[in-house]
Amino acid sequence: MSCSREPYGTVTHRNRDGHPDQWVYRIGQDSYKIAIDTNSDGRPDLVKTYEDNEVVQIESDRNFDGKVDLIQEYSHGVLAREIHDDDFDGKSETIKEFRHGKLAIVEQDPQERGYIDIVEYYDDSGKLVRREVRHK
Ligand SMILES: [Ca+2]
Ligand SMILES: [Ca+2]
Repeated sequence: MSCSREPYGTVTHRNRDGHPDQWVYRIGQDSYKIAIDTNSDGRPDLVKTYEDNEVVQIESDRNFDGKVDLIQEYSHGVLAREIHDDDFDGKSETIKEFRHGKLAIVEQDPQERGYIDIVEYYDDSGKLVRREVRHK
């Protein structure tokens, strides 16, 4: 038996049809990725990256088109940053930064020109305290 022909790594779990729905691949001494096929179309749509057995990044393909549209970065197990492509065109338009796991800053590039137009600052209660518009 060999797992080397699997395109996404070592199969660790199969669904009831016998199709693989979870793959693990090692990327370093103490780091690895787990790719999960959540909608059973045979392609991974959720990839979790672990370092020292702690999740550091989760990449999601929420509309199952094969492209990552949400990246979540974790620091010491706490959500630190999210990069959103909410219109699923392959370009991100929103970056959210978190402080102690709570939303702190939202940076928006609504026209997807590659730089931030709007920055919103939130306090610990989740209230918007300041909004800056940088480009017209
Ligand atoms: Ca899938
Ligand atoms: Ca987009």
